[in-house]
Amino acid sequence: MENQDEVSTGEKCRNIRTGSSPDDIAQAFLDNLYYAQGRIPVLATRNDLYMALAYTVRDRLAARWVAQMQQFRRAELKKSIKVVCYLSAEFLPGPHLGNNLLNLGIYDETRQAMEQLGYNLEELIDQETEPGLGNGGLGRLASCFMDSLSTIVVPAFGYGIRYEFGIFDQEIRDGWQVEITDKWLKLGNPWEMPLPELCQEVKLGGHTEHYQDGQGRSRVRWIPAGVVEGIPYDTPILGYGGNICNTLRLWKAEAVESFDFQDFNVGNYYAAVEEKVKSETITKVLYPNDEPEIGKMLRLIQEYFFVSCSLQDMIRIGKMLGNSPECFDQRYVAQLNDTHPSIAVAELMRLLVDEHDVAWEKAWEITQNTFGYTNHTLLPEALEKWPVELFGQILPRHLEIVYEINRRFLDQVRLAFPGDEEQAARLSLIDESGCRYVRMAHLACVGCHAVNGVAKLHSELLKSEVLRDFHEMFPEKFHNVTNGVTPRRWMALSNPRLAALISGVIGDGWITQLDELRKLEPFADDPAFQEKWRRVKRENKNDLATLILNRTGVAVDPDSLFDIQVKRLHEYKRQHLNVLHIITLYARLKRYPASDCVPRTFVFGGKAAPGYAMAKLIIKLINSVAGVVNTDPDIRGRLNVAFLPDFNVKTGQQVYPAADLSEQISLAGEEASGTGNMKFSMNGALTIGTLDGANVEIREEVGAENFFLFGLKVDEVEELKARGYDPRKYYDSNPALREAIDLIRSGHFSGGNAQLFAPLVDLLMQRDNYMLFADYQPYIDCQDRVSAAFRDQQNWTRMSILNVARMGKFSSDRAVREYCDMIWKVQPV
Ligand code: KOT
Repeated sequence: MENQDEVSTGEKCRNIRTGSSPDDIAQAFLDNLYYAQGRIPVLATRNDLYMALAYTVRDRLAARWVAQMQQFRRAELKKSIKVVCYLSAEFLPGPHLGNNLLNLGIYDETRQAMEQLGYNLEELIDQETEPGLGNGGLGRLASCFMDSLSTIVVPAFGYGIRYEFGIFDQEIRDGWQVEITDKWLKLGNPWEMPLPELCQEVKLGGHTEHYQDGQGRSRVRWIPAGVVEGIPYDTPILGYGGNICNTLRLWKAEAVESFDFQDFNVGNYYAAVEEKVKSETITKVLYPNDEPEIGKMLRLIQEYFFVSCSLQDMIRIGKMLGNSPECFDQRYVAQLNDTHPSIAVAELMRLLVDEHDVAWEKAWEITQNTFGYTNHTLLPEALEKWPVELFGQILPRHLEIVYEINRRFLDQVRLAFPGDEEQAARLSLIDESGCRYVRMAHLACVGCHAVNGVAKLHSELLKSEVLRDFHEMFPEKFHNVTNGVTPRRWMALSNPRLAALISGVIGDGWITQLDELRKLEPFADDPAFQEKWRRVKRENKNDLATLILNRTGVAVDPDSLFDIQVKRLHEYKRQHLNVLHIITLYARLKRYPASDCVPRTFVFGGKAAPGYAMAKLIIKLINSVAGVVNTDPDIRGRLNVAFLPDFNVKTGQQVYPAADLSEQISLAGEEASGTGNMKFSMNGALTIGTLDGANVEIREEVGAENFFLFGLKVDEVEELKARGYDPRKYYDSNPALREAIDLIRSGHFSGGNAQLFAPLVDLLMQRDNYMLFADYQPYIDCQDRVSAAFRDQQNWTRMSILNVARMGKFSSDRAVREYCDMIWKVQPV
C-alpha cells in the first residue's frame, strides 16, 4: 500500500517536479513562479525569480530526501545503522542554490533553461542571502562535514540553532568596521521546512526536589521556573551525485503559549506578550565572537536549548522506531563541535536517569559511548567556563549532575594519583582557584569516549599542554583528525574554469576522490598546460578585480601578484604583520622610486568581534595604509591595497580562485588548524606561512620547495618567552622595522593624527604578545623570495599545479572517513 502511494504520487508529479531536461526545468520554474510566488514574468522581481528557481531545485531534492528518510527507517527497523549527529552551535552552509545544482548534476541544464527564458543563472544565484549562522572556521567546518557525510553516504543529522540574525554584515565607513544586523530571513528562505509538530519542550531555572519513588528508590524531579518550545526547521543537505540527502535540523525558540489568556483577559496585553518575547529571544542572535563570553546568561541558555531539543529529538525518533533509551548508544553517535554543546553530557544523563529511569552507571556508559569531543582552540581565554552560581540558576538539576559526575571522577583520579591533590584540583570539573566555575572542556573530556584536535600539531599541543592532565589520565581517548574542506563548494562550484581544465585532462573523479588530483603531476612541466593554467588564474583575477572595484572603488591590476589574507581579524592571526610588510615595501619605493619591484595587490577581508577594539583598530590601519598607498603617484601601478568588506562564504568563493599568494602567518602554536589555507592551496595559490596548524601538513604534502616558510617554531616561541621576550630589542636593531613602526606612529597614514594607532603601536612595543617583531625580518626576507619566484612565471605555475595536485589529503571526505573509523565506528552505507 505504502509503495503504491509513493509510485502514484510520483507519477502524478512527474516532470514538473522531477524532470531534469532544460525544458522540464523551464516549465517547472514558470509553474513555481506562478503558483508558489504568485507572479508572472513581467511582474517578477529578481527575488521572485530566485525563489521560483529555488523551489524548482528544492522539488528535485524532495524525492531524494523522502527516499532517504524511508531508507533510514527501513535500516533503522533492521537495527542495521548508526546515525551520526553533529552537534554544533554554528553552521555556515553558504548559499544553497548553486551547490544544490552542482550536487544534483543539473547546473548546465538549469543554465540553459534560464537562458531559454531570458534570464541569467549566475545573477539568480547571486540573489541568495547566505545563512550566516556562524563566526568562521568552526561553523564552516561543520558545513563541510555535512556535505561530506552526504557524499560518502553516512546517514547524519546536523543539529544547531536557527538564529534569526546571523553574523552581522560588515560595512566599512571611514576605514572603520560598522556592524549591521544580518536579516537573512527577510526575503524568505526557500530551503527550510518548519516542522511544528515535532516541537520539543525545554525547561529552564527553578529548583529540584528529591523524593523516593514507589519502589523506594531515590529520584529527582526538576521543577522549572519556565518552559520554552523548540521548533525544528529542516534543510536538506544533498551529497554530490545525489547519493543521499541528510538533514540539517535547526531549532527556533518559541513561547509555549502564544498568549497568556488570563493576562490578556484582564487587559494586560503587554504582560501577555512579554513571555513570548522572552522565549523567542533565545534564538534571536548569534554571538559574534570567536571567543566565549563568560557569564552571558543568554549564551548558556542558547547552548542548553539546542542541545536539549536535539537529544530529546533523538530519543523521540528512537522511540518511534521502537528503540528503548537503553539502546541509545547503539543507534547514535554524537560529535560535540567544541564545548558549546558540551552540556549534552549532563543533559543526556538527566534524560536517561530522571526521565527514562535508567540506572546511573548504565546511563554513564551510554553517555560516554555516545559522545566525542572536538577541540578547536589552544587560546586559554577561549576555553569555556560558567560561574557555578549562574549555571545553577539556569540549570539546577544539571549542576547536581555535574557535581555527581565530578565526585565519581575525582575518586578515580585519587586512585590513579594517590595523594596528589594538586592534580585533582587541576582536573576537577569545577575551577575553585577563585570564583567557582564549571569547566566545560573538562566535562567534555570526562563525558566523551574520544577527544580530538583538528591538525597534527594542534592535537599534540592539546596532549602536552591544554589537556595534559586529561591525556595523562586517559591517553587512549586522544586522537587527531586533521580538518578538510569540501572540494565540491571550494573547487568545482567556486572555480569552474579550473575544474574544467583539470577534468579535461584527468577526468572528474577528483570531485569525490580528491587524491586523484595527483594525476596532474605529470602536467606540471607541460608548457601548453601551464599556459592554460595561467589563463584560468588570469581570468579569475580579472573577476576579482571587478569585484574589488565595485565593492571598494579601488582599481587593481590583474597582472599584479594577488597577495591575499582573508580570515577573522585577530591579533594572533597577525594581519598587522602583513601590514608591516606593505609599509616596508612602500618605504622602499619612496626611498628608491626607480627600484624594480614585483607589482602586488594586497587584499584583506574578515570581520572583527564588535567588542574587540584592537582587531577593529587593525581594520582601520589596513584601510588607512590603503588610503595612502593607493593614491601616492610614486607607487601607482606597483602596490595596491584593498579591504573587501563583509567577507563571508559567498565572497570567499570569489576570492580563493583568484589568489596567487595565501597569507597564513599566525604565530606558531596559536592557530588550531585553519581551513582557508586549504581552500587557497586547492585553487592554486602558493602559501607563505609559519609552521602552525595545518600549514605544517600542507607543507609536508606539497613539498617544502613549493611552500614559503618563515618564522619561529613552537618550541622557539616557548624558549623566547621563557628567556623574556623584549620587542624593543628588535625595534632598536632593525632600521626597516623601526621605519615602518615610526611611520604609523607619526600619523603618516592617519592624516597627521599621531594618537590614532598609539594603542596598537604601544602594545607591540611593550608586549607584542604574538611576536610580530621577532618574526618581522624572516617574514620580509621570505616575501622577497616570493617576489623573486613570481618573476619566473613558468616555475611559479609549476609550483601552483603541484600544490593543487597534492591537496588530496585536505578533502573533508577524508576527515569524515577518519571520524567514522576512529571515533564514530560507523561504516559508510
Ligand atoms: C571559538 C570559540 C571557542 C572555541 C573555539 C572557537 C573557534 C575555533 N572558532 N573557530 N575556530 C576555528 O576552527 C577551525 C575549524 O577547526 C580551525 O581551523 C581554526 O584554526 C579555529 O580558529
